[in-house]
Amino acid sequence: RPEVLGSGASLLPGFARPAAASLLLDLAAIAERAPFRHLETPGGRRMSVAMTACGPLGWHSDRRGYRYVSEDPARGSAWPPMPASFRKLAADAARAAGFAGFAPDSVLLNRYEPGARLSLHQDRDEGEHEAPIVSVSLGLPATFLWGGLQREHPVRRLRLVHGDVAVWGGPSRFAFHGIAPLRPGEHPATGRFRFNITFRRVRPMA
Ligand code: MD3
Ligand code: FE
Repeated sequence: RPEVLGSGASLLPGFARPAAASLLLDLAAIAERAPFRHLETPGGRRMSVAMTACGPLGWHSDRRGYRYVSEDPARGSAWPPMPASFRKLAADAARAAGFAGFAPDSVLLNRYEPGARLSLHQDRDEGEHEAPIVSVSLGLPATFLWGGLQREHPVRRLRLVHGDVAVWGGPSRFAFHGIAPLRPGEHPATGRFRFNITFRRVRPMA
C-alpha cells in the first residue's frame, strides 16, 4: 500500500524487506568488483557518502563535473551488470507506485557511515525526465530531507528504515532532497552502515 507523499512521490514502507538479504548479497558482489569510493565534487570536496554503480551507466563526479559514464573511471572498465534481483525490485516498486514499465539503465549505490550526509540537491543529470527514480534504503535508519522545487522552499523530514522504498516521479522528480548526517548505530544486516540503492533511467528507451 503506497503512501502518497506528494505529487508523483510515494513511500512503500518495507517493500524491499523480503528481498533485502539477496539485494545485500548482490550489493557485496558489486562492491567487490567496483569498490565504494569517495568521489570529489567539482568544487574539490570529498563526498562523505561512498559510492559505486552498476548497470550500463554509472554516475560520476570529479573536478570536471557531474555526469553519467559507461566505464568506471577508477578501473577503466565497464560497471558490473545490474543483478536480476535489482531490476525486478525496481520494476515491481515502480509499478506499485503507478509507473508501469520502468526499466532503469543506471544504478547508484550509496554507502553511509556515521556522520556521512548528502546536502540538499536535485537529481538532474538524467536525460529521461519522464521516468521516476526508485530508491531503496537498507541498514541503519536515516533522516531524509525533502524540500520543494526551489532550494528556499521548506524542508520536510522523513525517517527511512531498512526495506523502505520510495518512488519519485512526476513533479516530485525534481524536488530538492538530501540525507541528514547518519547517526552511529549497529544494524543486524549491514553493521555500522546505511546503504541506499537508487535506480535511474538516464537514456531514452529505444
Ligand atoms: C527525490 N540519495 O543518490 S534516495 C542520490 O538516501 C540521493 O542516498 C539519497 O539523493 C540517499 O541522489 C536519497 C531518495 C531520492 C533519490 C532521488 C530523488 C529522492 C529523490 C530525486 C528526486 C526527488
Ligand atoms: Fe539525489
